[in-house]
Amino acid sequence: MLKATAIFRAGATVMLTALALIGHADGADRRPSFVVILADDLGYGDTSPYGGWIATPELDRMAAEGLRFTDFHSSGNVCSPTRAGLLTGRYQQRAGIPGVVFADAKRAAHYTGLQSSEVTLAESLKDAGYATALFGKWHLGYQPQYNPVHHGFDEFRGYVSGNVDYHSHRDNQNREDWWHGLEKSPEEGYVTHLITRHAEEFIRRHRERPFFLLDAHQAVHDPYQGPGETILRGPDSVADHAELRDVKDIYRDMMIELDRSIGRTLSVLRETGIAEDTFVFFFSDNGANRHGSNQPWRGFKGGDWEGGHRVPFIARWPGRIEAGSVSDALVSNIDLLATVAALTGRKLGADEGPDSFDLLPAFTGPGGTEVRGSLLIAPAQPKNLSLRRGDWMYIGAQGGGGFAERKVGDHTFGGPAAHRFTGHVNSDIENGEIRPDAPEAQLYHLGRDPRQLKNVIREHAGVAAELKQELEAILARPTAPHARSAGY
Ligand SMILES: [Ca+2]
Repeated sequence: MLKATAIFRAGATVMLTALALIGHADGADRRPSFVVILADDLGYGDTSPYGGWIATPELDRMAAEGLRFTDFHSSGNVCSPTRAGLLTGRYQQRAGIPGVVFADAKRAAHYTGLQSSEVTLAESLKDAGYATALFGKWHLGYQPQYNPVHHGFDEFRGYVSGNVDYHSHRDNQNREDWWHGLEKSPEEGYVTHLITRHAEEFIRRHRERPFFLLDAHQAVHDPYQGPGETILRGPDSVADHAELRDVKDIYRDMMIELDRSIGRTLSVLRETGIAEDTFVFFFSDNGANRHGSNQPWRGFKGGDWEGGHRVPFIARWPGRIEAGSVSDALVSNIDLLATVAALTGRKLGADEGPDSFDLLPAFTGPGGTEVRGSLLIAPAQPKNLSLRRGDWMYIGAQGGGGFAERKVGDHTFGGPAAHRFTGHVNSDIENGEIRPDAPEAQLYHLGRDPRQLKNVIREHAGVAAELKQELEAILARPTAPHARSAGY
């Protein structure tokens, strides 16, 4: 399996190189620029290109002009791991970020971060002469040595924690958290608007040269605040508007602002005449919590059931990617590193992006084109590490492996208890509890059972054993000396 995948990867590189050369006959440096627009906690069923409950005309347009994936997965089911996977092209366990970097300084994981020995997507592009910027959320380390400017970003404006008040920019420990590089640099404005404004300025300034822009949006992560709503953290906080308005309505407003932001960014690319030279990716860093929708999938953010990690992913490159196309290839955020390397004609080093596969076959091939044979997915609970291979999904333990708060109103509401409220059905769960006779692990065939109604591990013990073995082999592969096994 591994051999076949490696051969496929080599073949894809040849195709990509051919694609990258198109239109460069005049010798000008018109290597493509890259814009990655990252949403936070946005679910599969939240946006209209995916049949979701919120009308998002700009994303509809982006999907109509590009390629929409139906089987894209965030490599982590919470914020920090996915971002580590995106930037390193490595499973986050190898990159030392298996779990969330917490804001609370009393927790050990507050002091972790992305080590300088990691080669990031931003560093490799910066080395190749690209201008680089991150606007918005970092969440890969609070300490100054982990700052984005030490990881290849020429410019950073935004916050280092997992979330801030959309207006006062204070983290959930009530600390001011808005930076310009290594300095705290307060700015007034709604987070989504600030990110959009800085992105626009950056694009206009760099229209004459290739650039890499990471717009790491906060929407639709909590705190739930629309642009006209009250401050919730800090000295200017007032009564919690969330008590006065339905959170679903606020959530929708936040998504609408994000959609407008995406539209604005794409407009700026058109206005500056570089839309045809710019590859734009849009995706979410994990599934939604109970306020959003992961339909038609089961489960929430943090967990291993599909809703925790199968999220929207749209790619747009006018003239290069067929407009209005759809792919059902299994792909992940960790694949961007190899894709970008191939598009810029850069050969990956032996230990660089070992888990990353370039996506060109899916961009240019027919809908059923395979990019990767398997994918490791990291839930909040390490024991629930999972492996997808083809249609099979193996989960190494019982339950969802994510949030398990039983109170409906809690941010971390989820797990078996949530089934009583969502109406989901699963053969291991009865009355919101794991059945006493449930198997110790889980196996689903997503082709036959996309909603994961029935755990078939007992019927297909051989398949489960193979997937478990492959998962263990992935984890046992050599890791860099700096990699840590504990980050929680
Ligand atoms: Ca997130």
